[in-house]
Amino acid sequence: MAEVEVGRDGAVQTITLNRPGKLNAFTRTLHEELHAALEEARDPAVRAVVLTGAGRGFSAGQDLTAFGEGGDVAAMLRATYHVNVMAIRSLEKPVIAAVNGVCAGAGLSLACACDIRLASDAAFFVPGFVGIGLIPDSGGTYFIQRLLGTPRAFEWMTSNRRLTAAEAHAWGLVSEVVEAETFSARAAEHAAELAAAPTRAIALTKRLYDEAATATLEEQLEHEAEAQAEAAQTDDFREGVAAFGEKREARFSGS
Ligand code: LHQ
Repeated sequence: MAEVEVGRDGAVQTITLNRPGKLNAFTRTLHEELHAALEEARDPAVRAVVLTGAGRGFSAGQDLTAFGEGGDVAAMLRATYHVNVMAIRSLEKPVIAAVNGVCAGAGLSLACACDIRLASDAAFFVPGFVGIGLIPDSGGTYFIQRLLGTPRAFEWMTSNRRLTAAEAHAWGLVSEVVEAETFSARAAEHAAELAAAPTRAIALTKRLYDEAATATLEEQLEHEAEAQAEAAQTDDFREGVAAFGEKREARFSGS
């Protein structure tokens, strides 16, 4: 059985982490299959991606039984988690983490590397790392700091406190909490809306916010000017302006 399943519905690709018996904990195989799925998502016909988990987990992070002591941890991180985090960030379309259930350790980091997080009311969030004497890796110190701010990120990640979906929403970690029964339908609906939006402008916006994390104001204004010049060349810009003038809904093609 594949450790990652890939589905396509129109312009939406859904990537499902698929080791439900182990809460979708990461193995080498799962990393490799996730990477292949993210490569497949580069197809221009895909205009939004949903990342979710099978069963009652999103992901419990590294499979601790598949990770022996004494290995080169840094090399392992570089070859697996880093590659997939960068693949998500460099994907020129929105990636929604549909957090269906347990989300811990590097599974939490991966969810935070995505552009949008929706949570089922059955989901809960656990740092995990500190519970086994580790630091938040796979972008855990980068994305969670940006999402929560340093004081809250530090306190949470060093406490190993279990956060409910409602608490995660109150903290701004997830943008929406949905009843478990309707969760996958809501995630699909949200993804379909994004897939019908002007994809180039969304991809440029994603890149700009990433650049803003380290740019000066002057640099960022320049990045915006260059990106806007690019967006203004798209068919979607022409369609958006035409639709506005004709008082109708725009039909964006993503080009
Ligand atoms: C698991 C796991 C798991 C294997 C549940 N592995 N089987 C990077 C580089 C190098 C080294 C290490 O790590 C990293 C990055 C990281 O991600 S470090 C953090 C790793 N993750 C954790 O420490 C979380 C460990 N899991 C838990 O604390 C709990 O399972 C949570 C709180 C996530 C969920 O608790 P429950 O809802 O009570 O579920 P459970 O504990 O009963 O788990 C269900 C099954 O899944 C169980 O298997 P079994 O055969 O007994 O039914 C667990 O053993 C298995 N499982 N997490 N990470």
